[in-house]
Amino acid sequence: MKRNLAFVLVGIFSLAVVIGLWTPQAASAQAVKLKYANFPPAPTFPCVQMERWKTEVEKRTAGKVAVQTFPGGTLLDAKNMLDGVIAGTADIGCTSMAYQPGRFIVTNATALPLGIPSAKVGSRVLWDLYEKYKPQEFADVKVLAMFTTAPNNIMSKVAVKKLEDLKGLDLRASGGAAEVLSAWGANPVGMPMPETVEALQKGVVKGLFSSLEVMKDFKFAETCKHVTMTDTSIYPFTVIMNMKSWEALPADVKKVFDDLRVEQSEWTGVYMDNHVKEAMEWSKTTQQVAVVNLSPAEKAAWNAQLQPLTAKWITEAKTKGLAAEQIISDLQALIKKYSQ
Ligand code: DTR
Repeated sequence: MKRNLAFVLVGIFSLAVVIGLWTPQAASAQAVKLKYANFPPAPTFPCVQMERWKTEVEKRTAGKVAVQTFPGGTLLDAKNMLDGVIAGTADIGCTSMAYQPGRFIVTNATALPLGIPSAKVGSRVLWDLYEKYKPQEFADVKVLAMFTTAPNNIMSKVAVKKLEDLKGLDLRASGGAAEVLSAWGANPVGMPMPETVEALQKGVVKGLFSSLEVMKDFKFAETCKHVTMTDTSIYPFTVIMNMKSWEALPADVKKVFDDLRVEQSEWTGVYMDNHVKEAMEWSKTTQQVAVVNLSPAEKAAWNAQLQPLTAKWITEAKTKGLAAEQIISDLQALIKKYSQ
């Protein structure tokens, strides 16, 4: 009797060991593996949000999903991101929509100078705009997040204090931000962010127009000793997933991804807003960067130059059959709603 009990106990113990030792391996062998491509270097904000998403997904799916991240354009670069994800080169990809202005007309309307005050507000506005219009260009992918940068400001090697200082100045910018620079009389030079490092070093550009966290993350503060505060326009980003990879996911995993969409978008906005503050503290205290705040009269003159941009966007969007005026009034209402 005692011997039988011992056998049973040994049996239970062995089973426990087998379950304990083998189940996790078996589970990880079966884990869905997803490749996530990103274009800029690992320390920059699009990749920080990517790592946060990976951590949350792996935690919330209890190991059912393993995400392999590829920062720095090692799997897909910015301009090939959407097509690369549609083709399945990566399961997931993150890109800046400003690099393909004609392809993302609706979502790029957020880059017009409409007064988005922060990345947190911008990210919520962009997400709601996407949800309402579900633009055709996203028909072949699953959208996992949408977020924006903080408002753009001028980082330059020379001081920019008035509109005349901008005349013909070569500054790196893309999409809507480039249109803003043109309206001010500067000379926007389009290129993806990672190429700006070399362009600045070689003197191809004299500065850039972007959110200010890049002063620290790309070390632009080492060459651009001047910042002019304009707080005008943002850059919109999207995170997309290959449709077949999405459809192959189990229902509970799909729910985790869906539940994360707005949360991840807002998390990124908040991270960006805080990181801009940190980066500017660092730039001022360790890199002796000087900040120009425009006088109200000067700022009014700058804003006046931007007046035609939205009307121009409306005219062009209408030729594409879009409900252009409605999109702009929705954007204005959303900015108001999330700014409160
Ligand atoms: N300059 C914009 C947006 C942007 C802002 N910070 C980063 C960091 C890494 C890549 C891009 C950006 C742009 O090029 O899209």
